[in-house]
Amino acid sequence: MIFARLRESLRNTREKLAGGLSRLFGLKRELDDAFLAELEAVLFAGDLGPAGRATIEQLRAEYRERKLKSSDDVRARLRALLRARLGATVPDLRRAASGPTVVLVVGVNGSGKTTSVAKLAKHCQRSGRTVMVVACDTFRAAAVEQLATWAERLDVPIVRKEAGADPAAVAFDGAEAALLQGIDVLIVDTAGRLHTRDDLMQELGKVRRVLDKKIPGAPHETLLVLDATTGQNAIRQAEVFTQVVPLTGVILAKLDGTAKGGAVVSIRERLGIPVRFAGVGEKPDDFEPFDPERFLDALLEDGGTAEQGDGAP
Ligand SMILES: Nc1nc2c(ncn2[C@@H]2O[C@H](COP(=O)(O)OP(=O)(O)OP(=O)(O)O)[C@@H](O)[C@H]2O)c(=O)[nH]1
Ligand SMILES: [Mg+2]
Repeated sequence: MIFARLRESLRNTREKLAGGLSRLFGLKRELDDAFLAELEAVLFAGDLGPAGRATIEQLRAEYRERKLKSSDDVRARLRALLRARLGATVPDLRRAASGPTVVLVVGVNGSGKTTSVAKLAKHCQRSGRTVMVVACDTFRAAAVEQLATWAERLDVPIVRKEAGADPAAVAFDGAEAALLQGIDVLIVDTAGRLHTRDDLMQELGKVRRVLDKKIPGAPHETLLVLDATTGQNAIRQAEVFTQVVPLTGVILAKLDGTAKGGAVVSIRERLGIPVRFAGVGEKPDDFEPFDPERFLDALLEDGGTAEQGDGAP
């Protein structure tokens, strides 16, 4: 049923992409330049961006070399090329060899960080791990309250200080509390400020150092939350962050309600960082580990009867 949520959230993208693909492939047309040009337009409509262009170039080259002879050949090859661009499947959150696993969540304003912290907490709880959250976004009082509300609903402890407190000091308290209480996973929420990049760099750098000092090796995961509705623009945001902190993965939030799901392929490829989780709604359960195979199934397979069943094993 988890897969059904992903399918559902990719509905808009699929209508553009898979709808276009089935029209094109369904006609059983002869493979020629015009066919490939139409395929290019379909990939463009699905916001595949640079990855789509590169994929089409590859298909054109293989067509010229007579490696692709029919539209069915193209269909299979298209999927294989996109699959290769999405990289290996990364298993769940890395775990610290001993002591708490620390997950630092970063991203620009409003990308979905705090909601993703709640979703990650729920995800970890489901596998029986104890969780604690830390409110390092001390920039606004409302940000601390928002995380506190989630913590209460999910019944996880929260470490917080007053608004305006030094985020690194909150991170220190969080790490200490997690150690003392033997918490499995410590999830750190941060403020999103792109416009003051230097401050952001210093602040995140300091938070990282404090965590590492208290819990050697921490943070074990630094996850960048990207708003999927920004499509290709998310790449630009991510590039800025990769210069600020070493990232271990991307959480793609708001995949529901965007027709730009195809951008995932370019995001993955351009950043060289795996997409680890997808946010598919506003509730803590609206979250799932990102699986490239399932993503491609949901993206490329035409709706129709598959819309009802989830096709998952
Ligand atoms: N539909 C949908 N909405 C989401 C998703 N994730 C977050 N949101 C919504 O996006 C808005 C911003 O989410 P937050 O989690 O507060 O974002 P943030 O990055 O913490 O924001 P700041 O702390 O202000 O930088 C909220 O209204 C969330 O409910 C998602 O996967 N799907
Ligand atoms: Mg927030």
